[in-house]
Amino acid sequence: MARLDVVETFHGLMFSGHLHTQNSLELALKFPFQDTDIIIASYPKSGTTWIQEIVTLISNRGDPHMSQTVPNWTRAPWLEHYYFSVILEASPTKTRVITTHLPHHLLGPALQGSKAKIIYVSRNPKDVVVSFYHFHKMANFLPEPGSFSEFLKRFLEGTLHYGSWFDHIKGWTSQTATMNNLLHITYEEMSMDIQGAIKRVSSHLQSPLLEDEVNNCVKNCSFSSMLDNKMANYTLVTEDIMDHNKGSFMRKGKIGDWKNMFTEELNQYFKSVFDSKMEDCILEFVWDEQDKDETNANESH
Ligand code: PPS
Repeated sequence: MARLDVVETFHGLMFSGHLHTQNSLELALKFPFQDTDIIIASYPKSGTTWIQEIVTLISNRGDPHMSQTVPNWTRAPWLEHYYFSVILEASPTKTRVITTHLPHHLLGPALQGSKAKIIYVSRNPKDVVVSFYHFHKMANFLPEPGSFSEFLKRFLEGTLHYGSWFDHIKGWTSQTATMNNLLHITYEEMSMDIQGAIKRVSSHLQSPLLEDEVNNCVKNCSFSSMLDNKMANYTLVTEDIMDHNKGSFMRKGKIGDWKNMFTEELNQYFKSVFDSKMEDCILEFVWDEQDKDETNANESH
């Protein structure tokens, strides 16, 4: 199934026809989750692949054999992709690990009453949009991104594939107060304290690890290890689907790369939209590695 130029519109959001069909999206919303499932939810480019690696490593007590021999889309398949059920059946993991980019307002009903362990990973939206922009250049199943300022406008309007980042993060994180099976972790937290992040995830998954096992997880989920791991770096995907000459999936892996793309004018534009859309949200963001202590969402950018 190539369908590289096909776009599926579903509940007002756009999805690539290369990976999704109306049927696969419909099935995702009705999926019968089991209480033993682990669900990774994220807006694209927020650290999904990193968390997939961490979950695989924790489940294998730090042993990298599975993460280095099974592609991430087989050990943690995407719920909404058309090949999901086939892959899930073939997945070698002991516990089902399911990934999704769907917003909570679409997936919430299927999760109602479920005790599945959910991990929501988020990232500061300036780095998300920059990473997504570069990914659009190499992914032939996504539209041409145009100029960065046009792309940023569409991101802030919520008209890119997968919809609004604002709806996504607010929808999922607003559930943390009532759903104790939902862990919210951030890309920045993983970047600044990977050991602590792994311990938080392993405790959420009720898979406590020995110190040595944590250290093995740390080693095997580092940017450099994942850059070299063809089961995580997407180099197994053929050139017609992802043009590896135009970029690398494991691109920079840094906090604050947005500074290389945002002009002062774009930064002001971003700030005005961000401040109004996030007015009702108490989340704090880290925008730069040096800004660790200055994390107030409304003051630090
Ligand atoms: S996707 O397509 O939605 O699954 O993408 P996603 O995995 O969410 O995000 C890709 C970005 O995550 C970075 N990444 C990492 N950063 C640091 N350390 C590790 N181990 C790591 N693994 C993935 C990846 O480089 C993308 O970010 P950018 O900023 O583009 O480099």
